[in-house]
Amino acid sequence: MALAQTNNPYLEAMEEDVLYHLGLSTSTHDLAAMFGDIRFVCMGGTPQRMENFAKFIMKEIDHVLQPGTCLQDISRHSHRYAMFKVGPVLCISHGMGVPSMSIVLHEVIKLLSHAKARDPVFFRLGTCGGVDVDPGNVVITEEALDGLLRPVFENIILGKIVQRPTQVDPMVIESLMKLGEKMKFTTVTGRTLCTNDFYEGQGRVDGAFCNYTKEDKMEYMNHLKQVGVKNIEMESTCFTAMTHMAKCRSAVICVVLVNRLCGDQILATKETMIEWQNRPQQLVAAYIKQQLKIE
Ligand code: R2B
Ligand code: URA
Repeated sequence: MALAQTNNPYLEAMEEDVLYHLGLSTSTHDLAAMFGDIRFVCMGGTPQRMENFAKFIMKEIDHVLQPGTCLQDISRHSHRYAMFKVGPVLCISHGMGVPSMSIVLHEVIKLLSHAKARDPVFFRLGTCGGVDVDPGNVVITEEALDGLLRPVFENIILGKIVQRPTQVDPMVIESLMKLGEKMKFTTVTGRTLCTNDFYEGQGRVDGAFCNYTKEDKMEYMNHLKQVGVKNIEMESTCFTAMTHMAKCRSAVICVVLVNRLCGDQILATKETMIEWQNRPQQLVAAYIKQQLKIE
């Protein structure tokens, strides 16, 4: 069983590693005792959603908290991200977009490496726009693509462009798809476009600025459809590339909020949205239960 792999010779020599955005440190916390049993890392955009997921998974896996303790946001002192631990499941918010995702992933990967967690599998449970996929349906990413439709996560490091390949785990996806067949909603697989912006970056015509036409947008959407893109979101390249670098399995599961062939605005009611956002959670909970052999 593999550990989450860091690849940084300087880490070894550091007397203390401060995981600043998580509000943890190797000198103030016994990370192995706190996180050594983590097997599943579930990440989603908002603290609220991840707290809800933590409560949900606690019921699903019949996890009982230690007497006298309650579910707590472990990273509350950082005021950046929220993190909850439910037995072997770590639930963490990642904010919006690649920069926010990359910061938290650096620290989560180091955290799990310090803790010697065995073979953790990472999930992003998110929301997205659908490309000819209707709202409420769930898309599991087969391949994450950047804005130029390349399967890479591109970053600028020391003034140079560095590309890392994106990679999801086919076996995890297959298992999730099988579990999806039993759900009351539809799950599809496909390529995912990851952009650096919600408005112009995703070809919306409802942003503050727009210097292309609706026809240009539709032409682009149809092109995406033709090349097998099923959804658009903002973190998948970074998530799948960084987890791959850490030699960890990962999957991206997003519920569609709007079919981009039909519109740009998110019009669903709050109640509907909450119901939809639970769908990726149900799939991942079913996977975790299957792995833990809980019926
Ligand atoms: C999906 O939803 C967010 C934007 O509304 C972003 O984090 C994403 O990937
Ligand atoms: N998240 C996105 O990034 N795009 C959408 O259209 C909906 C949610």
